[in-house]
Amino acid sequence: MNRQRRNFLAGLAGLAGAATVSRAAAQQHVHPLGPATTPRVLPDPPPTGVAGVVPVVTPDVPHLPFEMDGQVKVFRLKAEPLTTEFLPGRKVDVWGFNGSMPGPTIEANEGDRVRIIVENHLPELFAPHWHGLEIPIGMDGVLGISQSPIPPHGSHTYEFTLAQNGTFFYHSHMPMQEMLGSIGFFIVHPKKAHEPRVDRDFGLIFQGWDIKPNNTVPNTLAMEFNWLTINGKAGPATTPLCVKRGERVRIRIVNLSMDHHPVHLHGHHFFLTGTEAGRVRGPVVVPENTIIAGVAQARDIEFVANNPGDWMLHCHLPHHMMNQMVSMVGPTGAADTAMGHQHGGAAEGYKVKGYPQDMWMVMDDLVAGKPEVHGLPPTWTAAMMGMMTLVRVLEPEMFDHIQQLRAEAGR
Ligand SMILES: [Cu+2]
Repeated sequence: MNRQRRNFLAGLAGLAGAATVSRAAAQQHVHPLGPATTPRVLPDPPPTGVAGVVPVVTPDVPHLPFEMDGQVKVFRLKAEPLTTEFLPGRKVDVWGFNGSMPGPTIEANEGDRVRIIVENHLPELFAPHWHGLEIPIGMDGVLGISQSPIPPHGSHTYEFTLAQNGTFFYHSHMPMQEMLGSIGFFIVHPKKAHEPRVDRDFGLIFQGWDIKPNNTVPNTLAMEFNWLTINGKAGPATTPLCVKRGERVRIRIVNLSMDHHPVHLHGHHFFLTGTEAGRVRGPVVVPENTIIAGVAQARDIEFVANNPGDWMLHCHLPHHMMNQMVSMVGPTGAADTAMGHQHGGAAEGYKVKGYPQDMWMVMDDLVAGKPEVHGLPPTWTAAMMGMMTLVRVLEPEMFDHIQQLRAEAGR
């Protein structure tokens, strides 16, 4: 079977309702999207330089390095088209920065003077907006108002002092460029650690995409979305967040998509401690288990990871827990449209109106070898798609073992 044909079938195989296999069928379809590739191993981010403040880990997204020019931190950001994979083998053409989509994470400290040299390697006009930062109008990155557009092959230098702290982000101010992936974190740490201090700090960017079968370019005008990603990966390719039992954890959730996302964490309650406008003031009294991250919002949540286990963190919109949905194929189709897949139920299931609805597709092999998935039970991938990841609350021995595996893998 040629590659193109296989990809076409793969696309259908990955669709929501029909993404279901019995054990026998699983053996035929263990690589529905392509062979597993060597997992990408990112180094730990550098220390923040602030006592008691840990760096933010943005799984699957690298950090943007900087150089010092006197007292100024100088970052170089390159807006460019690139090809990424939402799942191993599922290639997508997006617009990101410095080889990454979302763009690399900018991390700095309150009070820093930063200079960001932005090069435009896109084939059209561009400018980056620094979302949430209260900076001079000339730095705001709005084309036609605060600056002239950066032409293709052009560059523009932004320089400002960070007077706030919190979870901010940069993104194109052109809506369709945003829908091609033009976003990245801009984290600003406080001068003094917020209390109670956290032991782990993570950042997750939620995005939605419309990509038709056999296409690699997202439809930026869509109102319906069939690929849903966290930090540029769809479940089960999202890298789990590993923490040690008893640690206090912060997760920064940013939504740059066309939908709001009710983000749900299993096994723990959490508190809202910050937004893209900064730290929540005063005592925080509202416990949450699901929090809405509205479009263009950041939501910082914190909790004590006191319940051991591998816990789901996911958007709770049903369509956002699926991969490669295609209308009019799958659950609404006839039994013989299932492309040879057999569902988990017995044959008499077809006598039941609405059957099939389950979404069982084992993809363990697709993402095997990543240190962060070490020790997960077989079939852990089978019901994990779209905007889903794991918070692994690990015993110290297992946590240390995974850290060692990461070190061996070159982090
Ligand atoms: Cu969602």
